[in-house]
Amino acid sequence: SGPTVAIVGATGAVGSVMIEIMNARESVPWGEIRLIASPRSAGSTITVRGVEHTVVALSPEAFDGVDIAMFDVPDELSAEWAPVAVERGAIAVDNSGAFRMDPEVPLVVPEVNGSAATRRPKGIVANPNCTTLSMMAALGRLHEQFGLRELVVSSYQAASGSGQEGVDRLRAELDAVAGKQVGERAGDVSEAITAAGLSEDSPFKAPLALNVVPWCGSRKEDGWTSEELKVRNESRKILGLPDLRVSATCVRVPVLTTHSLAVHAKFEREVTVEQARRSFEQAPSIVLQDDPDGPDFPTPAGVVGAEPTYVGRIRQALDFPETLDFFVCGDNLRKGAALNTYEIAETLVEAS
Ligand code: 2RA
Repeated sequence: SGPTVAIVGATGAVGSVMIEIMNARESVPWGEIRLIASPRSAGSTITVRGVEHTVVALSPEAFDGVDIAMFDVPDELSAEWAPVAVERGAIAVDNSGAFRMDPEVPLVVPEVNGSAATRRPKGIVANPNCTTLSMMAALGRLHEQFGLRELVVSSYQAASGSGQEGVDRLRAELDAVAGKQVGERAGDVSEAITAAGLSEDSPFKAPLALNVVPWCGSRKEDGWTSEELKVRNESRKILGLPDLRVSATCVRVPVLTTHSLAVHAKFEREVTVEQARRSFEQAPSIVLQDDPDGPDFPTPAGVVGAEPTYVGRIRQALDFPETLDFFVCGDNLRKGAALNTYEIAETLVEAS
């Protein structure tokens, strides 16, 4: 029978989407599917592809016999346990930030640099951050044909990028402002949130309901956030362009799931809107939704739950030669996390 795959963090937000993805697949190459989670969740049962599985506790022995271990857990758990899985004979596909910039760990988006997964001296393959991933299918495609030179990006990131805590907070804030005459005076949204008894300890640095928050991730040097540096560093690594000029501003918006990005990309060669459209139309993992006459374009509310990346609003930048502007939306829990991790695992099976 086929290889044994493990989902580490099977009961978490991304692990649960991973199971949905597996359930939706017409066929899977796996012999055994093993679900691994914290000792707290061990013993619970989850049905995968019609078969009830008992969740086992994370331990070195849990990896015995595993060929591919997909990790959907926080950075510190991946840092500790991915090497353990490798020691026990598995390839670790890691969705955390623990290994992404390690030069001995490939950072893979299968349709862009899938072959990089075969060179993995540490036995670990990393999955990019969801913000980078949301634009990578589109950018990889254009880079292959027109040669990417510069990238200026603004993100519109969903609350679920901050985990279940982010989702719960946004829902609670929306309840707190619903039906109220707020958003008309500075500070009244905050007051409504406080009056509803919500804690000041929010995953967001400002109210997210009826607002946008230009801060995602943690503080880094010179005013940048971790999220903005990830967009720069990971784009360079995935595309194999170590000197790519990148500038990003990452913004949290009151959307539950699906990240969007406004992309301004400059290429070596001239690229027309028609050429870009044709290129996107031929890409299996991209849906072109771009009709200025409709008008028709992607939005997070229309894309959430979908596997492909949606691209629209493609324009030739009026004052910048060889430059396109476009808008992408991608479900941050699917292509942005669970789906790409799963596709890496599928790529590894195909290559074996
Ligand atoms: C966020 N990209 O949206 C992060 C999650 N990894 O906050």
